[in-house]
Amino acid sequence: MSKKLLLKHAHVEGIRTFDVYRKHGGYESVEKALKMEPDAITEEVKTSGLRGRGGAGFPTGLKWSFLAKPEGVPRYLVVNADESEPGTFKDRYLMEYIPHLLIEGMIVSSYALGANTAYIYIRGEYSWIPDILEAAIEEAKAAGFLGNNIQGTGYNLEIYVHRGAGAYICGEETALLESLEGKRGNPRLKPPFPAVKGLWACPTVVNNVETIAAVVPVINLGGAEYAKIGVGRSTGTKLISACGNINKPGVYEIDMTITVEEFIYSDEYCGGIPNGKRLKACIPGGSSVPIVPANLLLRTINGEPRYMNYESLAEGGFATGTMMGSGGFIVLDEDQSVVKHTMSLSHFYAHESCGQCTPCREGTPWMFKILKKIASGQGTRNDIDLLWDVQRKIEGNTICPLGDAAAWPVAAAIRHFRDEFEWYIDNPDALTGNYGIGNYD
Ligand code: L3W
Ligand code: SF4
Repeated sequence: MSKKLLLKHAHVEGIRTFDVYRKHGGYESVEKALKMEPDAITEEVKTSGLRGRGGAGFPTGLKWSFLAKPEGVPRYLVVNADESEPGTFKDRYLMEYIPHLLIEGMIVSSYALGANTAYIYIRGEYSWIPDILEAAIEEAKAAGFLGNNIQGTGYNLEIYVHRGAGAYICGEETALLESLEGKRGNPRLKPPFPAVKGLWACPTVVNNVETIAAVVPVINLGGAEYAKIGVGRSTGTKLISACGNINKPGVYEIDMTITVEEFIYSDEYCGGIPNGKRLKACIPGGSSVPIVPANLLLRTINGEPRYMNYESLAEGGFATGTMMGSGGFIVLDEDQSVVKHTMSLSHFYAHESCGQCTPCREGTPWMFKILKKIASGQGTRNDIDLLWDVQRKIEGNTICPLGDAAAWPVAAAIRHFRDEFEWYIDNPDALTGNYGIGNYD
């Protein structure tokens, strides 16, 4: 049984309210943190080994230590709740069921960073969640944990919830900051990183919802104890949103020591694949990470079991491995078409490209066009090579990671499932019924 640090009380009746949350140990990390020097909190976060839970896995304490601190210039904490990665819905769960955990983590983090204003940027489609968060903020304020002179310490903090308008690109941290400033969400060139020049050109830390929530157990347990949970550089627990062909879709908290096989087949987690079907492939970290076939998902190329953590999932690089990403675990059974699945993802990325960089603006719809041609039985063998060529020219040549995110799934699909692409090309007459490609414009 995995240790639960974030979701331990998620199903306690009334846990959304301040009183019940407080009865279960809520806001104790704030009381502890306010007695510490801000830099000592950053040190605890560094010691904990906590890594960003939004997809990149960047060490959180290190990011905080990069925060510029010029005299007289405000600093900001911005929580990235623009959870739009296909297959990823763990932050929604956390905010919906246990909103005070995020607010508590934000107070501790803001105090550590010396921020007096913090924002939650939430995707517009999560239309019912801002009310839940705002109610939690009001309750925390009434109890003296937010606003002026928090718990009599002289520390002030206001938290604002900002609703996005439904663009995936606004989850990229600099596009998010542009959008928060009231502009079109176009990613900025980095450097400068937000830690130096972020919101309104002021030093800003942007962290994912789950990352900030995890600061609570880091402070409660102490960084060293937190670091003992998990394995290697994958410390603490990780929320995984599991979906696709599994018996028990949902959000699970794992301690990153379990194998992928256990995660898929054990009743504690996904509960296996429905109707006795075989596992075909999986995208374990949200739509942007490479798809892997069943054999390479369950075992590394060396025959070792594959574990649900950053290092093990990435072992072998993109040739035989994949990435932990944001933990959006999408399972495909033997009946699923990787070609159609990849086409559908390409449609998504082409639609969500902001259009600033030529390789992404032109390349993403081009990849979709080729994939649609192949999926509808009109492709040629040359189209597979062309598709490979187009994705190669996008990767690494764009301002933000959306270009890479669009290229990697296509590359991995061709790398591991070339025979399926060829089948679509060689068997156009078989493409009826389930093999129809649906409506895409
Ligand atoms: C200061 C430096 N800060 C790096 C900071 C940087 C950022 C963080 C990670 O993309 C990935 C993407 C998606 N001084 C710094 C520094 N930083 N060097 O560290 O940076 P980076 O560039 O590695 O990644 P990113 O731009 O944050 C995130 C992938 O995640 N992804 C997408 C997930 C989407 C969701 C969602 O919808 N919620 O999670 C999934 O795999 O493709 O590669 O803060 O500023 N020298
Ligand atoms: Fe916009 Fe795509 Fe360039 Fe990112 S890679 S800045 S989404 S055009």
